[in-house]
Amino acid sequence: MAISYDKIPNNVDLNSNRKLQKALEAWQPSFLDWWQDMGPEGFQQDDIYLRTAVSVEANGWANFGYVKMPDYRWGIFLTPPEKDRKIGFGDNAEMDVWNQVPGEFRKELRRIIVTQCDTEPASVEQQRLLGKCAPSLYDMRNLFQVNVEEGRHLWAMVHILHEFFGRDGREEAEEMLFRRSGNPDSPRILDAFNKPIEDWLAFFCFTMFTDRDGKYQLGALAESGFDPLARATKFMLTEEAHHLFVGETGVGRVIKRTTEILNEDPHGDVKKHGGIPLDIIQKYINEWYSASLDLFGGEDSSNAANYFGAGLKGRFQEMNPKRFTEHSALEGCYELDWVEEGQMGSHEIPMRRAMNLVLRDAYREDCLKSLARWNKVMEKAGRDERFYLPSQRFNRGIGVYAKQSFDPHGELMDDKTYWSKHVDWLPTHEDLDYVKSLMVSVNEPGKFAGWIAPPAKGLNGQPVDFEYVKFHG
Ligand code: BYC
Ligand code: FE
Ligand code: FE
Repeated sequence: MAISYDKIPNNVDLNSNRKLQKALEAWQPSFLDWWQDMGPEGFQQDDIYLRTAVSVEANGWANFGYVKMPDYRWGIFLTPPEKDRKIGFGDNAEMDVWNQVPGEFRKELRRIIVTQCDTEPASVEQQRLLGKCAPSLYDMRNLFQVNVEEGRHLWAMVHILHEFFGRDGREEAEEMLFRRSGNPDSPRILDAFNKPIEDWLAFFCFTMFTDRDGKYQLGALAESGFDPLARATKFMLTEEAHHLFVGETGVGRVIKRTTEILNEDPHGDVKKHGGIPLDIIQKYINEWYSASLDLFGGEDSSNAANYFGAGLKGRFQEMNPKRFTEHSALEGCYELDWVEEGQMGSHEIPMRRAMNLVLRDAYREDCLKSLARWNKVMEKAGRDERFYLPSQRFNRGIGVYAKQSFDPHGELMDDKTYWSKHVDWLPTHEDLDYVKSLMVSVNEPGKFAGWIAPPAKGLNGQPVDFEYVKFHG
């Protein structure tokens, strides 16, 4: 597919669709205004060593080079269409995929796409102050890489809204630049995208756990029978891998640094040496993992059943025969324990209604792999402590466990005991203040703040002490 480098880089032949081109070119200045207002504060005139998506080829899809963020070439890229692709699952399985919005599912598709789209600018807003206290140029560059790519994901979804949803789509696209993360009057749609991210450990936990929800939701949408959505999300996943890398290795490097301090100081006073104590790291894991579980929606969901039945949203790797051989999900139930009338008891959720849960289980397994790598860091350092993922019942705001008192092992307890102990499980104000107190900007190539270890290697074959950001301000 030919790439066009007009005002808006694209491989969707924007030139041949004047109306769409004009609509997107009209939206572009609003996007840039939003970026100036709500994108990274400061650093807009500096040269950042960034990768830019320039094609959809598996090798060579990205270009690395110095870019000023406002000049970033946010483009619209869909993976090439698969010839004669059929819907893979649900009631419409085996039918041709849709290249236009099927009228009977318009409302559902719009809702899914709007929800997906809204998270992208939200995350940029949440992270906008972090550049000022980056622990190194390497990390600062990674933050901005994630930010510009979330900006591109916004473009990817706005393109679909504009091309396929007419006036409604254009209005939704305007709304994307109007809602604000954490604003009580016009908040972002999903809760985790309204939480403040005020320190770098929170940023790493967010990219580890919340971007990973993105991986699974995008994976489910990449199976969609609405082909433009499947193709857009598939390409978004290419960029997403780096966001997850930033998160996992970021937390891993914090852990590594803490073990160094612990091993140097026989009294193990991590704070005295400006590190982040292991128990605070665990509390951050608990907080961001549980908040991210909420992003999967309710365990028993008629919305999820409808999306699956219609062929709009599948399971993760739905068409991988090692994962699934049966694609109707009309039989079987998901058994789950929850509280009803004060008692824990077993319940059966018909499989289609349990699709959020099925997706979430795949997500949990993926998270556990990262946990195992973090624990390897502990093991290598000769430490006996281990990190864990809390139970899916702990600290939930959505679904059957919402607002109930479960400890991180998933044991139900009375509210009073829960509230007396929750300072041991979730970051306290004191913890947050302490972590914030460590956030100082380190701007010299190859230097790192004292609470985080350097990465094992630099980016794109560059050394760790490469000048990832060149300041002009
Ligand atoms: N917060 O049937 P239910 C990413 C509402 S991340 C607030 O259980 P459903 C990224 C729900 O709206 C990926 N409200 O839920 C990461 C419904 O409300 P109504 C984002 C919530 O619809 C980092 C009610 O509760 N993509 O890309 O099955 C950086 C019952 O809902 C929440 C997507 O999410 C919540 N967490 O599931 C940048 C994919 N959860 O109708 C980017 C698209 C539920 O009763 N979204 N509710 O008023 C979806 O597929 C679904 O909307 C959800 C929710 C899975 C999110
Ligand atoms: Fe994204
Ligand atoms: Fe991401």
